Amino acid sequence: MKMTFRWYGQGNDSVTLDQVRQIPGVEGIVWSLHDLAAGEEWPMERIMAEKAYIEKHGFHIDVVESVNVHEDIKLGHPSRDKYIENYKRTIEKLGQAGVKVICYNFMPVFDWTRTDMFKELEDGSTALFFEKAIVDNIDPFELVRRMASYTSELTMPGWEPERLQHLGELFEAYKQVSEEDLWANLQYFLQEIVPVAEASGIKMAIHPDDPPYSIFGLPRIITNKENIGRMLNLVDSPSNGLTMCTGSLGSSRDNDVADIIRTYADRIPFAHIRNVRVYDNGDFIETSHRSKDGSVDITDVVKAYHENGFTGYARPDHGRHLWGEKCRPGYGLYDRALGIMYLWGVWDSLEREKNR
Ligand SMILES: [Mn+2]
Repeated sequence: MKMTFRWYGQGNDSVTLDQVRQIPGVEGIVWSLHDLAAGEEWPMERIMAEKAYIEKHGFHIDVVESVNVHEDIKLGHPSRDKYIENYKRTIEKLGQAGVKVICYNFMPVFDWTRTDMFKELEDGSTALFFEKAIVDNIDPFELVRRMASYTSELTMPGWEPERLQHLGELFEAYKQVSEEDLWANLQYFLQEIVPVAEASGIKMAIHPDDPPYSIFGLPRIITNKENIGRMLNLVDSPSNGLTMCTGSLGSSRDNDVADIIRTYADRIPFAHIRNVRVYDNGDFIETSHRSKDGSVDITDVVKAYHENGFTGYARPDHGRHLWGEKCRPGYGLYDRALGIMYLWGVWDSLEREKNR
């Protein structure tokens, strides 16, 4: 397991790389060019400048999260071919720069969705919260206004104002797109890009939908074990893989995340490992990584990776906001550092057992 830490770039993150260096066992920075719109071809100079800055601080740049997929690709519009060409060129350039894994998602309109970014837990820390009744009962425009109220300083990936300007048009367009259409559009995209990824030494790793079910009537397909199997079979290649996110998949009680890891271990190049507490009414809140604090058995998750000889990349994904920290929602320094130490604690004891 190669430990990494997501970082949003200079001037775009409350955490510095010098701070990340003091978290034990972190080798790589998960990065992106967050100011570029979905569908744009990434300029090589920009890629090389980011690589130089991250490497200067002693980290590798092996994992990019994300290269976003333009809505026209997900919608299957004729203009998708132009955006797919840009995507291929970006894959090639990232391969030349030494990138090994590209994380992306195929969620229509909305990326990850929450109703409260700073919901207080019993111990006084705050965390990302999803209240199902709110999402079931408000219209998507209201949700966007809610999300925007939290994002005065740093825009959140997936919720960029530009991307949400045409919300009404997008919802109209998706009325014509069924789940089967979305599957066909994903297949079209993968058949085009996976050969380029193979030739570039890159593994594509799709992130599951968050939460893993339809919201606002939009189709969603990367939601459970069966559908992940279907996705992997669309193009049967090691370069067509999964970002296994225990928090996203674990926010539905129907998913046994450790079982999903054991089933598809050889197709998981990138692991997001975090816990969520799921309530009977479907609400969920992000918690500490410790197994007993949430509904996901993180100890068993790490065990599933360990017993499969996992050599891929991992990150603690999100954390709570602790000790008055001002940070991007879910992306503070302290709780992610604590999470990493929990993951290493479990991993190292399993190693010790194995080598006894
Ligand atoms: Mn994730």
